[in-house]
Amino acid sequence: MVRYLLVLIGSLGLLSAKASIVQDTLYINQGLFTMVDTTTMPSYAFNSSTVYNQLNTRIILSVGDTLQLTVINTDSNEHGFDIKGIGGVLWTIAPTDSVQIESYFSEPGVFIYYDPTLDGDYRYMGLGGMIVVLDPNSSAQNFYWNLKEHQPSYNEDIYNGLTVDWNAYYPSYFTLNGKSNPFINEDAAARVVGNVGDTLHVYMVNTGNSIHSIHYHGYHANIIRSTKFPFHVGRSKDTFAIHSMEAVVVELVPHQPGEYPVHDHNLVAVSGGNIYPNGMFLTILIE
Ligand SMILES: [Cu+2]
Repeated sequence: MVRYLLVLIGSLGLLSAKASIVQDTLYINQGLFTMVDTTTMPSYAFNSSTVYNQLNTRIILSVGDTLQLTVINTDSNEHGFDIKGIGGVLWTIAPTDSVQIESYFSEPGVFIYYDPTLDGDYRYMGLGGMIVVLDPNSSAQNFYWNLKEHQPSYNEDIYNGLTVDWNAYYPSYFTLNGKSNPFINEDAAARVVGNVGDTLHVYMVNTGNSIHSIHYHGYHANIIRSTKFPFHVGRSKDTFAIHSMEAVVVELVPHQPGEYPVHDHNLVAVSGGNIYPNGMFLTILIE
């Protein structure tokens, strides 16, 4: 059975010349997440094919685009789909079933799409990605960070149908786009590379359950979007606390060349399996 929903976001006026219909498909896949020390744990992800990949598909749109999204559940368990901040797109999806969602995006922004099933436990298991709506008139270079932490025993328990105690949560692996240091710098969508004077936009979303406070060394950046604290827009800072299921977008115009660290300011989050610095750590490279 295919269900269909039309959602209009904002006004229909002022269609951009680049406005188009974007068709995409997300497959809910179960697979093994491989951590930085090569240990694995059961996980899920939204992918662009039936092959599990621990990086959730990133959906990049332009203002004025209409997204026609098909979500297919390849798992043997019921899942769901929702986009935080957009009403009316919540669905449950039976095993092997699919849903279709159509949304029009009239303004630039960043959204988290996710599986809300089991009070968010499936989102914790990996089912959370980002939808970015870009301003087609902006010349900024864009970078995309999906922040997440993991406690492997919780993945095992949820996978086996057990309940977990979030008050006793003590994550031991920390990833950005599914990777940990030293591999984050190999992700061209994540690693901030540019020149002095460039306009660089970093889209940071937190699909985990912990707060991640991201510290930029060497530079301050301006908050240009915050889903939880919109009144923070305009502040110039070097550390940005990103709460669970929230997003912060910063604009960085480098004033000096160099290679500088960026990391989660909670130093536990810079470790992976108790090894430092195998966690949420990468570098900015400015020429
Ligand atoms: Cu620091």
